[in-house]
Amino acid sequence: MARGRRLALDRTRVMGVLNVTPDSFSDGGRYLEPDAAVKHALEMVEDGADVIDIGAESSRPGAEPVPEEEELRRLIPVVREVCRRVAVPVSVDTTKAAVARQALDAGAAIINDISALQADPAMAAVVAEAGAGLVLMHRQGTPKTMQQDPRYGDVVADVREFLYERMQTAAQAGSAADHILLDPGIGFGKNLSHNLTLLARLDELRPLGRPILVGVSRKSFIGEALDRKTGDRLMGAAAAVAVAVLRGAGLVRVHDVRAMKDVVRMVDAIATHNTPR
Ligand code: HH2
Repeated sequence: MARGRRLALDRTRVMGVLNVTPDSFSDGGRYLEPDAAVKHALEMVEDGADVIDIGAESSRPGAEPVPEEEELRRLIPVVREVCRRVAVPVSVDTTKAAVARQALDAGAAIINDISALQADPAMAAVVAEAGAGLVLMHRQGTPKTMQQDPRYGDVVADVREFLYERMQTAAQAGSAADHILLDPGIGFGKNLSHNLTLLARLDELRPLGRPILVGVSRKSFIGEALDRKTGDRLMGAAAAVAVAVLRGAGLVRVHDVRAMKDVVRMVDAIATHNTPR
């Protein structure tokens, strides 16, 4: 429960992506108009989204940072209207404390901080004071440079250690443990092998004791593995989502909600079925 909106994680849930940006890697420009954005959010809820994640700053490799004023201008009217129109919790994808504060005032329940509280020293307190949910995501570097030459010892151990340390920081600032979600940050400062390893060994993040969020949707590691362009990665994403669910993901962040909801429900149905012998 965060800010009056409940997200039960007894089975895998689906987070629908809404990018109000001109330049997101797969849907940039499509939902920049507030009316189109709100309509898409309603469609995703209709299709089975359990959370809507709204972002106004692209984090694709090479992306330029967006000034605070511009991020607020794109984001806040859409957050306010989506929160008014849907019953599911709304999460906001931002690394800026001032943006988070206004988004929470506009009705958001969760802050999805892809910097895991590292980009803005004021973020941890803003989230804690509001009693908001918090996604802490691992990344190496920043979007501008992160794909240049990512290196790890053991990628799973390194990500687990980072997430553990960021959880302590969030707790010290006053966030309740049960408000925190953890994300290995697929594609954020990781090469193909790092991404495949994290998915194959996702269950090794379970000892952290918090639900794991995974975002694979349309990402370039699928393109690399299958030699497919951005618009042609649905089946690759379906396979990656299926593996993530089997390896214990609590929440999957996707663009194609209707299709991925079926994948999640089917995998959950098999995984929880009592197999007669
Ligand atoms: N991926 C993207 C953005 N935000 N947040 C979390 N927690 N996990 C993710 O994997 C994640 C994220 C990138 O995808 P998208 O929003 O579609 O693209 P862009 O950053 O270009 O807007």
